[in-house]
Amino acid sequence: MSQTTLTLAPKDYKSEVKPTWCPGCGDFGVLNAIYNSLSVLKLPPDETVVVSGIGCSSRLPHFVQTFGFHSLHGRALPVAQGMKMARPDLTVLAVGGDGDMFSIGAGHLIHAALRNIDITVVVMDNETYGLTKGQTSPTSPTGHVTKSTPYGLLASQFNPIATALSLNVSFVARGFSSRPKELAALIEQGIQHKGFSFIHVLSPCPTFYNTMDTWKTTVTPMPVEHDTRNRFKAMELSMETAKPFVGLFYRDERTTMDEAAHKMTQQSSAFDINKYMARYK
Ligand SMILES: Cc1ncc(C[n+]2csc(CCOP(=O)(O)OP(=O)(O)O)c2C)c(N)n1
Ligand code: SF4
Repeated sequence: MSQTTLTLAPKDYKSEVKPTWCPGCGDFGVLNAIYNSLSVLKLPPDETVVVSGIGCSSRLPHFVQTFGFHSLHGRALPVAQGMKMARPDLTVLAVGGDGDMFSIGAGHLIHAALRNIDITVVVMDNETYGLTKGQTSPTSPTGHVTKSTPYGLLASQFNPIATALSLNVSFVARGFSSRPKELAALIEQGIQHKGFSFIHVLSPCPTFYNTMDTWKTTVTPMPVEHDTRNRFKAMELSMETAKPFVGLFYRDERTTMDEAAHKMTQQSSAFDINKYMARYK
């Protein structure tokens, strides 16, 4: 598609590859929200890249008419961070599932959070491993019965928002796939935020663990009085797992590692090695 003929409407971000998700999969809502947020920001497709790991949700880059990188299970974040460091001019999104980001990729999530590189992460959380047919994931509730846990899951349930806040992630939000307009606005803000933006999305898997009806009744809008600079209050709200709040929990503007590293590189290019070595003669 010629870039010059694009109006950058949501449809212009649709690739020729049709989504292969099951009917009713929450990931359709997330995909639409991504099309809309890219369109609102009028991001040039050739200056945008969507990176993923492996999973049903990680197929998403195929359906977006930007650059894309379908990497390895759990490895979207190292790839996305490397891209941003090498090409700071690109808008970089990393997407994936709860298994991808909180299980095999959990170590990368911790260090990406601490680095605060300017990328936006969208996690489609269905509390299960969809692609491999419904095993438990870190966000599955304790007691959850699956083929791999026939007597019920014994582990505690992972709390993505509390974890992100404890790691001092500079932008922490939650959306719901059935509220794509709100979700698009959050993704838009996340992309605009300078730093590591973490967007946790409740995105049900009707095929292997249908949480749609539960989330439709329990999902709660963020209290209007919430001060998004108050990390302690955000942490308290994140503990309300029975009524998951959606909206922006926390935001903090601070230097990003990509900015700091590029500044350091400029300073070091002025460094004269011969002058330094002369001290040892
Ligand atoms: C290194 C490696 N280990 C395990 C797998 C098998 N595997 C593929 S996808 C997946 C989990 C998918 O769950 P999630 O990331 O939550 O995505 P979803 O399919 O639910 O969207 C697993 C365990 C793999 N592909 N590679
Ligand atoms: S198995 Fe679940 S997560 Fe995967 S496409 Fe189907 S509904 Fe979506």
